[in-house]
Amino acid sequence: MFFPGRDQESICALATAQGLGALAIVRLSGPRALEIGRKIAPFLPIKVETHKAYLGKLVAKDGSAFDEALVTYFAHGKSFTGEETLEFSTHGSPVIVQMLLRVLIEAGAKSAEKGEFTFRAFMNGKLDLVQAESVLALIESQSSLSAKQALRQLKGDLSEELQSMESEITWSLAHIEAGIDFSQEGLETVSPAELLKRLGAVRERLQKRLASYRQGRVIKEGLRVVLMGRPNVGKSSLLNVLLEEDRAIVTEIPGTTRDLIEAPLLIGGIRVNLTDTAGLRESTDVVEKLGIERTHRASQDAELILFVIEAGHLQADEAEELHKKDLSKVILVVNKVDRVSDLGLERTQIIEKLHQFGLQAPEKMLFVSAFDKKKAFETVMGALQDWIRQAGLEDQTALFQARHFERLQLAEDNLGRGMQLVSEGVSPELAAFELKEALLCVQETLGVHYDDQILDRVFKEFCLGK
Ligand SMILES: Nc1nc2c(ncn2[C@@H]2O[C@H](COP(=O)(O)OP(=O)(O)OP(=O)(O)O)[C@@H](O)[C@H]2O)c(=O)[nH]1
Ligand SMILES: [Mg+2]
Repeated sequence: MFFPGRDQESICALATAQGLGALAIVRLSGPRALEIGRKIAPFLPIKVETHKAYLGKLVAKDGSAFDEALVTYFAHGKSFTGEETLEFSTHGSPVIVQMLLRVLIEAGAKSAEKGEFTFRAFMNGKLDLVQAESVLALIESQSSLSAKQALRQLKGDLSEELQSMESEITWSLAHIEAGIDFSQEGLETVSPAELLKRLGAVRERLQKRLASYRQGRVIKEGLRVVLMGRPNVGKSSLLNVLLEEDRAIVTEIPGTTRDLIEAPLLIGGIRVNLTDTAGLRESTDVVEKLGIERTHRASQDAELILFVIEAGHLQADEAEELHKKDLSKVILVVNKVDRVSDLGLERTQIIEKLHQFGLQAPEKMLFVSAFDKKKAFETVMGALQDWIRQAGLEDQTALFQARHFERLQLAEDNLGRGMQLVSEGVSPELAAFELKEALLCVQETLGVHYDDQILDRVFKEFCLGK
């Protein structure tokens, strides 16, 4: 069992970040929280009220005061963990925090393990597993949108939907089993058509959630955008423009960039992982060849490619490269337009040339000069923002955790097989078996059924104090 034999202990840890701060919060939770807390905060009244903060001096074992703090009391059942809890808001010096933790431990508390507060919340039914995971996601979120998603999940958005799926599958299962076992009474038999209708609706909802995983992953981990193209077209120059700093080396020598250069950006609440790559060309240089292999791999993984060409120089090998790409994920960036006098003509020529090479022009074409930094920045950023908006990432309640995706994918498979068996009408036992498996997967996602392995995977990623 996880945290074996510790549920009778009261645990304490720093809940805010390590280091200097204006304030620090130390949390104490467990059946003896108030009893232990009183030894350090003797000013707490005999009758404490839940959610009320009390101000006074914290004292060490010898009675000497070491800080003045605000102590908030949360009654059993009314706290994050579900246990009696005290929160000490002290002055934010690591020395005071260490002192407080030491005296709490001397008074009978135990030092909390990583994730133990959230684990207790889960064990006390305050959170299901999906919500516990969202606590972690919320702490780790690297953009406002991923924080919003995690918060939705914490509030129970996904949990509610899974619970409703759980009850729908249970309902169907009960009716199939009643049909198998005639001795069960009180349940009206339902037609296979009715069963299929209800199961089909659950399956559709599951499929919708599963389809949102790609977007969920993007929200959580960031949108992967790759700058690629021939050497010397200005990829690194554009990277620097977008980052507003001289991150990558730029020279007039083709083949300057040899490895991937990755840099994070925030655009419209979304984390964007921008990658500059080695220019594509036939090369005999070992290092450059390895770099180009990496370019190809990065472009395969990317959600979006900024394919950079040089104004007036579209070449056959570039068209060939574009040919291999899914053009819906390509924005064609025509750089060095400071060298052309007629942009309209340039556009027509590029489109014509692409046609000659048997290609449609990508829907999006941008004309920039990395030398005009402000305009280039606005043009490319604007296009990225449009792309993000069109992908509808902002209003998605997406599945973003791999564990949920795996489990629900299995549930969907089982449900599909179960429905097939119901429609064949040959073996209700087998149909029931498949539905039971589907039900189990949904319940495992929620943590209604769990084993140590699942808990271990979820809680070991937590930081101390959560
Ligand atoms: N005239 C003009 N020159 C540019 C522009 N952008 C980049 N350059 C120049 O083009 C050369 C190559 O620029 P880089 O940004 O290093 O090109 P790259 O695509 O990263 O090249 P590799 O790393 O070799 O693949 C440099 O001399 C830049 O100063 C532009 O908009 N106009
Ligand atoms: Mg470069």
